[in-house]
Amino acid sequence: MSNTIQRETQFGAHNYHPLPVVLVKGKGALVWDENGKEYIDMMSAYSAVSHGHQHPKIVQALEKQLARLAIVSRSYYTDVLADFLQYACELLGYDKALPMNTGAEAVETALKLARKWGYQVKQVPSDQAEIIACRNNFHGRTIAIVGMSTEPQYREDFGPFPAGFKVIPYGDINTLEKAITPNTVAFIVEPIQGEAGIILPPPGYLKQCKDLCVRHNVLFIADEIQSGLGRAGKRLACDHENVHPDILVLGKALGGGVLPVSLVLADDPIMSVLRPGDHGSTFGGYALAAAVGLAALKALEEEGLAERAAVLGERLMKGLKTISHPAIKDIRGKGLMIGIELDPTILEGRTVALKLLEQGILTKETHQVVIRLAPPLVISEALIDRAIEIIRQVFSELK
Ligand code: IF1
Repeated sequence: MSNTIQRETQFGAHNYHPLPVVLVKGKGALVWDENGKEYIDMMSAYSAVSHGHQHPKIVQALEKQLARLAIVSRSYYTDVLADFLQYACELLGYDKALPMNTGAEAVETALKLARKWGYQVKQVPSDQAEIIACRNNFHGRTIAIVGMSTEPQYREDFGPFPAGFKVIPYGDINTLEKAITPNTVAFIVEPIQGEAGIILPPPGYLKQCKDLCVRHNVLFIADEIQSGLGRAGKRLACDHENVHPDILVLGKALGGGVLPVSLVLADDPIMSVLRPGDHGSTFGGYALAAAVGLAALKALEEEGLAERAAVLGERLMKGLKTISHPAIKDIRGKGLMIGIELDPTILEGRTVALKLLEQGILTKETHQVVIRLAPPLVISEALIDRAIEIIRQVFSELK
């Protein structure tokens, strides 16, 4: 165990169990460890590095802004924040956007916004607002958010949790209809469930949910923190069904692979319930984040990263489907958000991830049974093909 691993183990809380590799450099879809060994990054830091490591336009925007102004707080205006908010709103079709930092903070913002809209606009009785989420959701790690989680480990010994949340099966429109009451203010959903293991909803599910929400005056909140910004082969995963969420939550790749940037978008009838002082964040929308977020959105459009993810995702999926192994139960996904589901009685996810690491591929298992493949959207065809061959080789050795 290199000294680095030993020291991180000694001085770091053990809230993660990293694979045994010390990464020191990244460029595009490649990263290198402390011994100079090269890896194809098929994880993109859980989709935060969709633009690839050290994307030139992102680095340039960050360095340029850093040389001018990093942070002054939201007590004042800055030129870059207006640019970022305007570009995001016009690109995504919303009246307003509220900048935060992490995904969880943006989800919390959306939950608070929906509740306040519920009381002030829908006239739900005070403290009676209900929000519906899906089983096996992942929306972050705060107490309110894990209060909606169905994953025992994410909840264990972190209670008590806030009231006002219901959980229904993912993909089942009838349970959503049954769960809605006059006090329901919102339904929050991942268009593709990431952490649950790249779970795709039945075709038309998102559209049916949105229509149901409209009928019952319930806000449709899409958590596109992982599935958005090109990852699923469209600008937003909701675009696969032409669904326009009432509240759109973005994060991860919005930070261009260099710093945390998240954003909550909504139209005036919703966003106008927030008055100065209702909600905020020291770093939310700070100048560096605004400059990087703007560059990340522009690069997404200028480089056609969503279309690229669709085409390269097809290529990756096609290649993976030629790999046969008794442990492979399913290979699924959309764009470059792909999962290989394993039969854990034959092969554990971590075993495969470790073998792939040895052969120069960075991946991560989720819930021990799904190997997640989410390379940067800038990855080349050659590296996609090389990754397919390495994955094929690894499975052929893991008899
Ligand atoms: C961990 C995976 C987990 C997310 C969606 C909100 C957030 C996330 C759809 C919160 C964050 C991260 C968190 C990280 C591992 C990773 C992850 F799905 F991407 F693999 F956990 F499920 N909505 N996902 O995926 O955003 O506050 O982290 O910025 O917590 O271990 P965040």
